Amino acid sequence: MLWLLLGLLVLSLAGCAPAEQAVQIEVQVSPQPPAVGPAHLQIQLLDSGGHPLAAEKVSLEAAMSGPEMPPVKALARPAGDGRYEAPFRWSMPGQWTLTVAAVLSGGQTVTRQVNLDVAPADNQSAANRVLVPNHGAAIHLESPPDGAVFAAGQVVPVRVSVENFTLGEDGNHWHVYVDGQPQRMIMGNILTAELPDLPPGEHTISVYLSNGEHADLAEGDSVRIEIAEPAAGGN
Ligand SMILES: [Cu+2]
Repeated sequence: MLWLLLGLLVLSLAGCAPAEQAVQIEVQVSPQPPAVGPAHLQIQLLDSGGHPLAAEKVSLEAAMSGPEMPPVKALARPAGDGRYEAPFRWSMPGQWTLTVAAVLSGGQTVTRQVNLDVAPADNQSAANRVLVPNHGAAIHLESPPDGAVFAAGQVVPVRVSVENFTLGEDGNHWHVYVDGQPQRMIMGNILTAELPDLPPGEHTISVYLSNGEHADLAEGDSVRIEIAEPAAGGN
């Protein structure tokens, strides 16, 4: 079980307004223990009775203590039953504070803070990672098309289809590599990812199915794309 339940915290806002809902925010961080590289956060909201609770919006902010580094912000995607999914990436080893903020339908915001010790990268480049046989499972890159050219700064949308593999079941998920380096891991039943920060030049984007232990299935799919140089003369 690589998913660590980081615990429950019943939160009520300071001041104890009488009608405040006691909302629980569960945060699951994967993989465990956290290491520099792709990660995935799953957030579960529960009401005071322990029932799934939907929010208007669930956002995340991850900050490192110490270094002068701007916090990383992300919006979690709703996945039904009060669950929210957020592909994530730990950029540096060290102490991180993750703050989850859920805006409820009444406009009330509840937050949960989790402290994490992120280890250095465990060297999972595409060249030296653990591979397991596909056994008939397959992943196809539907987007971007091979040979696509993107403008500098443009977000590269990644979309896959899968065969004989149920995403979200038994920890099944998929990984995105750029030029052989791990970039994203996408958990839950989600078929899309975004690569917002690729530098100009040619890149190989590869996708692999992954089991609950984050071992890639040997056969994936890949395309070559190009990010154009920024237009000269602009300012
Ligand atoms: Cu993984």
